[in-house]
Amino acid sequence: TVSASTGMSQINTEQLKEQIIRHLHSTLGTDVNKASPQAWWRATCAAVNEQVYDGLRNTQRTHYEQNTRALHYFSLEYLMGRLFSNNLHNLGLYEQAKQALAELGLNIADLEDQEEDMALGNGGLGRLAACFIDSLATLNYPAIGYGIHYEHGLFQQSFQDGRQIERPDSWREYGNPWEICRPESVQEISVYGYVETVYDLQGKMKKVWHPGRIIKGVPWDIPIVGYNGSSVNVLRLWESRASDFFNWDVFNSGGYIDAARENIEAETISKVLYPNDETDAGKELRLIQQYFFVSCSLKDIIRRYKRAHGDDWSDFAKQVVIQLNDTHPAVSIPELMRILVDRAEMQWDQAWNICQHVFAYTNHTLLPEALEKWPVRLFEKVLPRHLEIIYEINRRFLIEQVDVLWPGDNDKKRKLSIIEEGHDPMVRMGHLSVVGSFKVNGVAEIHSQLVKSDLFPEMVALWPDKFTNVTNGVTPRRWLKACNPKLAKLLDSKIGDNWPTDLKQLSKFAAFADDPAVQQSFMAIKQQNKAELATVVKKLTQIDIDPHAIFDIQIKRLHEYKRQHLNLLHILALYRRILQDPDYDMVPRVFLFGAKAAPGYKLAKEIIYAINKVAEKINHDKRVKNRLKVVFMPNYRVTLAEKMIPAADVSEQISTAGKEASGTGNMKLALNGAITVGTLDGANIEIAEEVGSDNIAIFGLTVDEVKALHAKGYNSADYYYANPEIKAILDWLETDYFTPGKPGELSAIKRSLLEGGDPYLVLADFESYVKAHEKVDSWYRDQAGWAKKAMLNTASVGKFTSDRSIEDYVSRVWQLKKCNITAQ
Ligand code: 26V
Repeated sequence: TVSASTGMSQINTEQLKEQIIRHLHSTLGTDVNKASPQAWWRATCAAVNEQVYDGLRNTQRTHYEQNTRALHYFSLEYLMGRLFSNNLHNLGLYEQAKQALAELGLNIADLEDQEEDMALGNGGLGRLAACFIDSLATLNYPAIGYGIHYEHGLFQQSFQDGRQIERPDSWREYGNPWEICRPESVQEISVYGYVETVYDLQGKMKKVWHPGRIIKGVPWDIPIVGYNGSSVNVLRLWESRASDFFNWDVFNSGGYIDAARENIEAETISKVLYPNDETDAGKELRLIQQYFFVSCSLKDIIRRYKRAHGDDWSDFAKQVVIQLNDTHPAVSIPELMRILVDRAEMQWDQAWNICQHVFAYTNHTLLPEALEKWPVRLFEKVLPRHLEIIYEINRRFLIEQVDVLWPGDNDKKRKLSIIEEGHDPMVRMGHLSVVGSFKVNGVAEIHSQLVKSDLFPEMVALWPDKFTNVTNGVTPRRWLKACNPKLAKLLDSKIGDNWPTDLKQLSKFAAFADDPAVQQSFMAIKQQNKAELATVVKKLTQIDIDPHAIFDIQIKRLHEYKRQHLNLLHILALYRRILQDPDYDMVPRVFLFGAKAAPGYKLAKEIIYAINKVAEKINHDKRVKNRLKVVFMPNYRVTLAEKMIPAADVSEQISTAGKEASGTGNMKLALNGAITVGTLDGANIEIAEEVGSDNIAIFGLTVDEVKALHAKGYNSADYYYANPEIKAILDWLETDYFTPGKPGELSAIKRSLLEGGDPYLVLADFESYVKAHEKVDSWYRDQAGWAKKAMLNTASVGKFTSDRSIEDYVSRVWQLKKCNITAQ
């Protein structure tokens, strides 16, 4: 059979077996008798790729023939995870492959474990990009993702005596079966050097940039397979190399060693992903990374545009829309201006008009330390011409916009200027992004409100219609169908199998929430998922956990605003209650954490250490009688998330209100039937609206209450002295109880909460957090009641599919049309 849209042939088990063996022979050069699991995996990937490439060719040809408007997603990060089972599921081949492999004597799960995670991202922002490109392909939108082909993705984490150790991640050390190198599409880009002002024969002034370095960008394409034989789009990642041309000169003039050094420097650009999440590193290499991928991508887009339109730019903004995933790729705004004004010799106004119709910007954070700023001096050194262009953009903006609305108001000019004045002047990338874009969006309702009220209020006064919201979403293909096959099958049997592409269908599952038989099936599945996770936990940490305990899970990057230390204080409170009252009555609980700390983030690393030390003590204390277990899973990543999320009973979403832009883990956990303990922050608010107040445990200060508390003056010591439990716990952390012979080893947390002023209001929210957990405990004692709540969570979160997010972007920002793919 042939799939209606793409012409991807639907092959059967027998054919798949033949293909795998053929690839074992002719692609891997081995045979069935001596093939390693790795070779089997590669052979199977090659067989899968035969299907993928059919769809890819058809998609590319159709897009070319139709010459459609396309989205270009610019992101420094794509947190893809593994692609093997994802591609099989989206091709509709998973069951056939499982069967074919079984007949060959192989277990598909063992093969899946041969694949390294493609971890080219830090956390939420990178994983969101990955979900979005899945949805774009599934919904048949012409789209391409652009990014960097990092040699090393996010570091691998392990613990040594409870402390985080980082090791490099080498995801493609032995090659990667999903990527295709495209040498025919190599680009060259420039950095450094100086700008010369010249006059042509007519006396017209021109700026000429004499670059100091030329660098080659080599594109690697990863096919992105839509669900059920829809489009196969492309993720194009650029790898940096020394330019042959440039080095030849150096080489010839006797500079062999210099040439080798330049090679190394050029290749450094795409070497490693910056592991900071939410703190601007301000490093020269990071700026070069941003410019490198942006310049390669724009040239790629323009090359494709010119193939159809020649030198006529009038349709450019009709054909091209570029979404900036945070400000990280914002240097594309002056880069497009440079190409249009300096290269295409276009008038400034005309060029600016194109820019302002091409770019749209998504804001992902309000944290001041995450808002990107580049020192003007650094900018001038790396991109001298771009700095001049930014000055000109700014000059016109201040005169033509700001001074018109607020004549003579220098305060407004200072606040709105793209250049922050001071002893070390800075380029504000957020300001640049707003000024250069036609739409700006936040990632959840409340966050989009705060972007307007707290971050860019004057920009809203200038352009009220520029600001909008698109609430985040996650792909239900990876985050339910593939990672929780048992629940997926139960849903198929009760509500039909359309939910993966129409997640609102899940609401039909609510009709079964009171049905004891379905409740039991649902809980039995959760139980099996928990037992499977217990096996993983044992293997990774040697810790035994009881699958009948409540699995209470917090998985996300480690950050003070996400408040893993609030979770820790609650654990300590329970432990202390148990020690004070040996019969303390609580449903047994296993607290599971997964989190990486940025390598330079001291307090985050101290929190990891403290959790590990407390875990050690609690897990070995006989008096606890298994009521409490604490596990910090090492090396949290997409693949581990896929095992933890289906096993969660409780989802910890406990950021200080106003700080978590959206969250997306919160959506994945609720989708898999976990009950949220959360603050009214980010998308938690929208989740609460959907699931209803009986099915979520909300606690803590609201955004307005947080603001009011800060305004009146927050004194964390008040809570320390007023609440004996808080005092006892914080004092406990200073003793050597958890670190025998080494008192004070865990005191960093107490210090930050008292002397440090507790900037994220941990102590203010503590009591209400503990109460929320007492409610959860009482809820769990009624198993039918719990099953109902959990099922209603799954049934109620259809809104949070990334398909809906994409449709929101299409109607509010991108204005794209679907393009149905035809087979040749
Ligand atoms: C920021 C920075 C700052 C400069 C240095 C490198 C670097 C790398 C990554 C980031 C990302 C910070 C923004 C971010 O990840 N935000 C998260 O975005 C998610 C998707 O919208 C959202 O769900 C999370 O709430 C938000 O924290």
